Amino acid sequence: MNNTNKTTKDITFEDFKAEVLSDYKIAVTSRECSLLGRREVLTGKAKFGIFGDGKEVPQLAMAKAFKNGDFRSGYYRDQTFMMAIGALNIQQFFAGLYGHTDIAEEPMSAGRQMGGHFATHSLNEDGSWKNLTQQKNSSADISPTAGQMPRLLGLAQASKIYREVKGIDTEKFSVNGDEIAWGTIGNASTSEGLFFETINAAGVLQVPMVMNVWDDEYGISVHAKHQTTKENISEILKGFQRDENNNGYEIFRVKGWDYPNLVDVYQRAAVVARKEHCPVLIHVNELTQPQGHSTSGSHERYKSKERLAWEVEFDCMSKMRQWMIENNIFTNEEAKVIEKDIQKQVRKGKQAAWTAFVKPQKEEQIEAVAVLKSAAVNSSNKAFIEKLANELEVIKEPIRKEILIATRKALRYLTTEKSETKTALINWIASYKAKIQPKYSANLYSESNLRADNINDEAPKYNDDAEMVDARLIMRDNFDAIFTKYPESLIFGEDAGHIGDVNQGLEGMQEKYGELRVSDTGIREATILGQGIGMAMRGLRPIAEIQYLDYILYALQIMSDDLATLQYRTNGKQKAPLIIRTRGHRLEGIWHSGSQMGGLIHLLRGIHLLVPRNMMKAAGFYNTLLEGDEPAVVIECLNGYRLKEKMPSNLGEFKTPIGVVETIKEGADITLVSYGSTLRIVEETAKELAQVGIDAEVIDIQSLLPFDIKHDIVKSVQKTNRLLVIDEDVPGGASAYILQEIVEKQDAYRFLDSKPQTLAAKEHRPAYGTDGDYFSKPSAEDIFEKVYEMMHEVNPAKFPALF
Ligand SMILES: Cc1ncc(C[n+]2csc(CCOP(=O)(O)OP(=O)(O)O)c2C)c(N)n1
Ligand SMILES: [Mg+2]
Repeated sequence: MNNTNKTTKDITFEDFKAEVLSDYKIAVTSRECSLLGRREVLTGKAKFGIFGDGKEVPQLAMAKAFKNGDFRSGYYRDQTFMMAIGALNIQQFFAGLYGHTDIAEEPMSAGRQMGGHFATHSLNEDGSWKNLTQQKNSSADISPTAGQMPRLLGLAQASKIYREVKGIDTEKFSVNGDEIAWGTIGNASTSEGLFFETINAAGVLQVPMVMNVWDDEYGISVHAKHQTTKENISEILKGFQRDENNNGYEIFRVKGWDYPNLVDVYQRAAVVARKEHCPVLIHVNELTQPQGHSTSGSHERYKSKERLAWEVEFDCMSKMRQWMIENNIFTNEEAKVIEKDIQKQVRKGKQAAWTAFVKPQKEEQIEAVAVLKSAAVNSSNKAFIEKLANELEVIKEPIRKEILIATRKALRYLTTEKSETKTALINWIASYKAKIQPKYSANLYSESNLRADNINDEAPKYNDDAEMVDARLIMRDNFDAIFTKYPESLIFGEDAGHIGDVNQGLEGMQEKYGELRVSDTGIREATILGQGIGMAMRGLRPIAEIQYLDYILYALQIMSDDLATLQYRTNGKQKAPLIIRTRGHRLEGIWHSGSQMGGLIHLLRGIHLLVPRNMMKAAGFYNTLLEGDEPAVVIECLNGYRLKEKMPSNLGEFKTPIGVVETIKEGADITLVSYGSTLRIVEETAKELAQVGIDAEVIDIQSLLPFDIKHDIVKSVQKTNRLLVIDEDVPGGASAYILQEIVEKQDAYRFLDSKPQTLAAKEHRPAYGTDGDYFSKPSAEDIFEKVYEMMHEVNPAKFPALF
């Protein structure tokens, strides 16, 4: 444990004084924002507040050690840090509190996240990268405690890759891998598995990560004695301390109110991490929470009188102030002048934020009232519409919901009337919605020209003497082409390195491309995902391998909460074009046959979900994704690696289009829709159906998210008038989604002559025994009989009942 008082900088007292004063001003500004922010919530102008009071001083120290190119992955207490690096000003702080939807006013999330969730902008307007080495970066926060940890690991690992892998264009992302990834986490949140998983992985990987624990002894109302063994996180992590024989961590413990010591510790920590790529833990204890956890409750309910008195005495701000007076940096009177002035600035900034927040809605209100009033003039329901207009007009600070309620309700009084003013009202509502809805819904997926569905497809080419090979060889040789073509690409996962993955799809790749680009990881799916997210956020093209689809559940939380929301929660200002490679579908047993597609489809909106039926298609998806800028999951068929496929000649080049279905077999009687391993069974069954005179059309979905963007399936239904969706997920899982897409979104109901149906697996997971698959998932006989039954219903004479 390192903890000394020596400052390393050699500066004059005047310089020193100016720097400390500047720090103090930032801290006071931050504290005033917290105090006033809480009042804004209590008076109803903002909905919820969670602030950084009590944690200001260590954040000043962290900001001093934080350099251009560095990244933060932190949580809601870090407003002081954000102010200190120049990424948050007073007005923006309040814009965040009010949820201002204009990214220029509220740069953290354009009102999509609660205040206290911070981010900087990594992307230009067109979605291309800014030069991240010339700015201080903060990856976008998320609310699940410790959810920032897995990504932190990847942000740190990127520096290692940039420093040690040759041939990557580092210009916008790294200067010699000197960047540190700084994590912040509350003491109580270190109880989460994600924290421990990250700590261990960073120790193994030896990456420049500085983990900061802000310890105020509580997690909302729950004391450390319920959170942490020995109530002391750095104490129990002592075994991670490096020594002469072993790599590990450098661990510091420092009091959160001790400004000079904090500054010193942070400078030293940064040197260790930056130069040696050794991870560091800084346990900052004796912190407080002057206003309690958030605006939802008061801490008097759960802290003792003694604790509350201690928190007043050890408030880091008053301790810093006291130290400054003792060291002749200012007098008490001078301090008061500074504080008063800042109070004024904060009030002014808050007012400006509120005015800016209200202004557009005021203008929209005036417009809406005008269209309403003119629609009223000639209407037989004039009085009712005028009432709506008047009620809207008197709202002092209207919100958009109120504007739309009034205008949309007015239309109900005009259903039987025709007038230019009614048309004007209809048009106004439409254009208002078109203008406003994107403020709430845009950028779930990439909107750049590199979005995945914008990448042209390219067919595989085959030499005349192309061989039929074990399909895993297509995967391997295509990865070989990818690693050559994209020096910034890398793959990692359990058994992905030395043996070249459990199915040999990476055979020999580690030998050829080195242990940094083709690597084994520990068994820790969440942080494998985090490595991918963090590295993708820094311009690399990681492929994170989850060994089996069944185990993706360990990573699902981070995929859903972090990766899937990233573009959305930053309104398109950050991206992580991570490719997640996994393998699944029917093989054998409860945990090696998984196809929990319904769950994935619903939890992963924001990530593409691709289900190739063979290895050529899968390889083609990787080739497409690497040209794009979006995250995706590719699920290879577990039982497909040893099947024979023809080896294409344009490896690394052929591309499977995203969001486009493929008709495998044309037919006139019924449309059979499926994907993945089950599709092979459907194809076989279609041959059997042909023998009894049923001409089935078979369509491979290939891409569940996005789904059939050209609406090709409905064209098939238009021809066959019958639809059966065959899926190996549970009933009502992915099949329900597919049916909704086809019947409702594509309007296929208009062409149906039979009830649209689904054929899914049993509700339980697949049994292992030899017949487990047959009795758990749709079989060829199940499909045959289902289709036959549908055809029997249409033409019993031609298709007499089977049973
Ligand atoms: C996964 C998850 N569980 C619960 C919560 C609700 N929650 C928000 S903050 C918090 C306490 C966090 O305490 P700590 O990590 O010590 O940070 P502090 O607020 O004390 O700085 C809890 C339980 C959450 N946001 N995420
Ligand atoms: Mg705490």
